[in-house]
Amino acid sequence: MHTIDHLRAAGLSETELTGGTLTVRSPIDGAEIAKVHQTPASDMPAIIAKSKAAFDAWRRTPAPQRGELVRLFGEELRKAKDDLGAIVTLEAGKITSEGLGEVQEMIDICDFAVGLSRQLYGLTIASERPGHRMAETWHPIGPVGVITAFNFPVAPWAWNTAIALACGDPVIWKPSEKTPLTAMACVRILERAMERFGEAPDGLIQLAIGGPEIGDALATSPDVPVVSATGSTRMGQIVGPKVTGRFGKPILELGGNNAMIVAPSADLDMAVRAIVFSAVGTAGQRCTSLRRLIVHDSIKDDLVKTLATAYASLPIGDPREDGTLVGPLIDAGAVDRMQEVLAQAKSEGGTVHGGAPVTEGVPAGGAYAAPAIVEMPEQTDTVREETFAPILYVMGYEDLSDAIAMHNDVPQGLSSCIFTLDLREAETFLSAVGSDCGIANVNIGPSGAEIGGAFGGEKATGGGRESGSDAWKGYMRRQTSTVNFSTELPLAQGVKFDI
Ligand code: UN1
Repeated sequence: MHTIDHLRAAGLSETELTGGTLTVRSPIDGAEIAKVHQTPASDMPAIIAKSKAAFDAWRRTPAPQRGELVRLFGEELRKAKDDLGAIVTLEAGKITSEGLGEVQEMIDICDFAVGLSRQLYGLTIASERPGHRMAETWHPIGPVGVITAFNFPVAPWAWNTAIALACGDPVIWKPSEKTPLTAMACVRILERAMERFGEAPDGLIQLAIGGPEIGDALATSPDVPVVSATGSTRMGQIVGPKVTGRFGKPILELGGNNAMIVAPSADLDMAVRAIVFSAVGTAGQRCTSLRRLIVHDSIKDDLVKTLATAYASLPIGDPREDGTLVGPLIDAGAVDRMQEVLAQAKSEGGTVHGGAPVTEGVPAGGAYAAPAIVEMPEQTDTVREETFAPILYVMGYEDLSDAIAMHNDVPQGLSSCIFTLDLREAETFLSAVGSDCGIANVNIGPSGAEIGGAFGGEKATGGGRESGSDAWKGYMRRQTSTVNFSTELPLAQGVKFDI
């Protein structure tokens, strides 16, 4: 099928794909795919007001019925999986399997949210007063602003949206300006579910395509109680304080600088496979991508040699073709930035293997680069920064405690892992004195998390949690209530106040 067929199958019309002011290009070959309409920032007050009105209706809909809409959304996504996956590939440059995997992640979170819609459990709490009952109840909170990044153009939106809808909240979505078509297709798919559902209020899901001014409108509006933003630490530093400054709740999922410690007892065959997938998969453009390898001195040289051999035979090219493992970076600027950072690492004593731009055997006009391995004498400033490209820094260690110290000595705290068969080492890594990240794995790479866990991390990663576990609580307001069913009016803490 051709590009245009996938866009049509997803329900996008000719008028939507032409005549706008935002040019959409594919990283595969740099070709223009569409010119889409942008949302003027002046429309944002009306969009937010519409969302507020939708909230008034949606919060009255019982949660299991809200879950029914999410169930239908999951069904529609199953039908649309191939087309939407192809649009992810086209717009973000992911290989076919990863594009489809991202859509599967949407389907999975829908299933999770359907179950959640019959739970949303609160607590009963023992009251110190006779004839009193205390409880904690979770209520819908209001419009949720969702800001997403180009590298995962659909799954993080779905984590937020499936959960927000089950929790009783409408959503206003600002996708990356680099991936508006996937966003338009997603909304179309959800609209099909809404049509089948029949009673979804107008404005339950709204899309606002545009630049920082759209994000700013969401971040500053007191009518958007929750703003969930996925992207760079720099973006989070702008959005986060604006939301907290008006006492809104930000859910921030920002940069990562994810590492793997490889211990002497590691199963190296497995480690190599995990390293290659997590460092070069998605062309190193996941927030969970492996960026630092901290290897025991006794095995470091051998491991680098094995990795360099594996890297040399990686199929780089058109992500739509069977067998390709490394597709393009998002644009030529990303390739340039990768070259600058590699030069910087070299000037800090790094030895670079690979990393050059690739123009042979790949579609002309695309942004391709060979993944790089960089042996570093120590963890320098360049290593401590997140570069959104397939660069893997390798450092050595002697004692596990030094490896953990180096592991944690970066600003970010998203994902992490250790490869070891030694129980003491594995448990130490997962303990209070181990990895300081939101995600810590043993004998698994740092990327490719399942939706069932809470997703996010500490420090410059922003502290937010999305997706599974109890992340839903971020999309609701908590109410503590005490009911007195006695004939007395005792005060808490034994206070006397007789009138
Ligand atoms: C991201 O890169 O923003 O764990 C999300 C993973 C995916 C999600 C990545 N499930 O790599």
